[in-house]
Amino acid sequence: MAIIQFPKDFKWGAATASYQIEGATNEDGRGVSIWDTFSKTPGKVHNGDTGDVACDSYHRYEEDVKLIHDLGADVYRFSVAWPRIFPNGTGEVNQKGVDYYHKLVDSLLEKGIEPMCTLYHWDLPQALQDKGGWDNRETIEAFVQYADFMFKEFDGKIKKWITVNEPWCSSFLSNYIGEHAPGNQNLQLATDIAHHLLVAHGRAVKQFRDSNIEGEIGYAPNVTWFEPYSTKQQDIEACNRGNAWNLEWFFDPVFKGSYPSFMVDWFKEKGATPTILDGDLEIISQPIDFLGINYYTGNVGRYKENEGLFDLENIDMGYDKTDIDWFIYPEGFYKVLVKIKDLYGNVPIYITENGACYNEEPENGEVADHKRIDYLKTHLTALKRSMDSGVNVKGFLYWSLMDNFEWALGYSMRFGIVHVNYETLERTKKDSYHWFGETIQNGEFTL
Ligand code: GCO
Repeated sequence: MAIIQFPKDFKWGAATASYQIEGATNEDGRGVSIWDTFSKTPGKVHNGDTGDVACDSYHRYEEDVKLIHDLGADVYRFSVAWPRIFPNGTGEVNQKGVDYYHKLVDSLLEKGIEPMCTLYHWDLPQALQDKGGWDNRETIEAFVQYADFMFKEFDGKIKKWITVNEPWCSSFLSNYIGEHAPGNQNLQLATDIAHHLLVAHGRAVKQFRDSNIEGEIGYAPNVTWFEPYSTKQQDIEACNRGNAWNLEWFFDPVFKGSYPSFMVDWFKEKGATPTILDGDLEIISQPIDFLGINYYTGNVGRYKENEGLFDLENIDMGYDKTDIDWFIYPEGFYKVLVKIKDLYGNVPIYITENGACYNEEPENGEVADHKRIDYLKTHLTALKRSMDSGVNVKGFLYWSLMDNFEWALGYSMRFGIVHVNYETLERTKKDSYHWFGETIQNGEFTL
């Protein structure tokens, strides 16, 4: 038996994103987003699911805030649907959309829960996509206007801001692999979009500083970990590339003001080079106040010629997988955090997402999701180990507060510590909710 103990001032919470939980996509003047379009395109999302109703949190936010409160959370991370604020991406503000977020934020503050707001969690206004989306630098200007509006409107209420969530997903997964909206498959396009997302991030940070907004700002890239199968140089290098696609590619520009040259060379051979304008890297490398880290999975990797973009194959070592088929690899969580510290210094980190997909259903009003508790235990243990090694982690937010629209997988994959019945919209606290609540209360748990 071991007790895993966190510092007294450690912040605990849970996370969600607008398109995944809100529903009410046609209400109160919200504009269309690329996820509305994508989810309504046949064949793109499992079962033809859409976010039209989702968890209906737009109407049930008070119930959801109560769930966060009952959990004992310090922080709630949510995202704002850009098309609720600017239905056409730019131009006229939609007051009803603004009002919704005031109501949400006020009810969090009333209960002593700190709001952490993500500005871009993938629901780009379709009107901007129609003009090229993130490939068009006008979208960066639109994002800065939207961010600036939000900063000023919520100054003093929201004190933790995240510019962009998982830019790897909204660039490469969405525009090279093509699995997410808008569903393109073009490496050059994806590389430019990745760059534009980073410029948008930097521009928003600069706007935040120039306007003297109270609070802290950062971004939330997703990372993974490939552990080399052997000590062969080829295996090590292949894993370095696999890791760097998420890590160095999206961190070096922010922390060092440059792209990692070994990756630039590799991409060049594959026919892609980011289109960088004068001043971009300076903008991107604005100092940030904290780093959000999203980590779910890792694995062992090995060199294999012509396998994927990086000559890297995933080896099945027999590690358990969650229901979404992702290997459970807490060791990777530890290693990637230590690597971040080694590469980029001791920036304060919030784990803005970590969680497990298990699809248990309620029985007699209870959801016995013990595998999720095990996942949490092993990942929190790895996290604590990284803190003991000097990684500056300030808080942990579980993904997700509740089951929700899991993007291309629709409602088939459940990450919540609260179960959502998609017919009745009833919420049921899972066993993991109770376990996590106790851990928050005690600031520790027993292994
Ligand atoms: C994100 C994530 C979430 C997912 C979660 C499980 O980018 O923040 O994609 O939105 O639901 O990562 O896949």
